[in-house]
Amino acid sequence: MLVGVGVVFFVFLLLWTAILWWVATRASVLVPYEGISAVVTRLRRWGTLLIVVVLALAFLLSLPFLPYPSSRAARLGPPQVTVEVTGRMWAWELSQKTIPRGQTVEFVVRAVDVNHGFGIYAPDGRIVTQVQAMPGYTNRLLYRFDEPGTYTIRCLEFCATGHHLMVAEFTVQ
Ligand SMILES: [Cu+2]
Repeated sequence: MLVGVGVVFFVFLLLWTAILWWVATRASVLVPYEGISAVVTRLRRWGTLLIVVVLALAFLLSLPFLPYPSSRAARLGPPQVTVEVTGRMWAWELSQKTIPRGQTVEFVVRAVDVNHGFGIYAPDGRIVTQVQAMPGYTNRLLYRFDEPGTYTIRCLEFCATGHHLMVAEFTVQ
């Protein structure tokens, strides 16, 4: 997906550069700046307004999808399942390894030694959600799994030599 977006962006960039090049090399008549300044001023004014409106709309429409606990709680409702998670060098402990699908799960995430990153990957390899696991602090992560399968937990915070061993799994069914 990301590679696809990158390719589209790159092709668009090449086309845009080619168009600019084509226009610039064919511009034979020099127009004094006074002749176009009114047009440019109008373009700037309406262009700026358009950008502000588009960005404001994008901001408002994306607010419910912000990954903050309050917006997640409003969207997913109170947790129906609670999973205690402990991160330590170099393993994850979960209070349960099977999670019902379609229910709001609260991961109560702690660490006993150093900072770890609690990252959950879907069966197809996408990362679906993550939160820090910190010593002396409890993080709560709400999520609802709609797809059944085996999910993988990986540590997302380099936590010394055994960091790559911090892999665990749970099943959604
Ligand atoms: Cu780690």
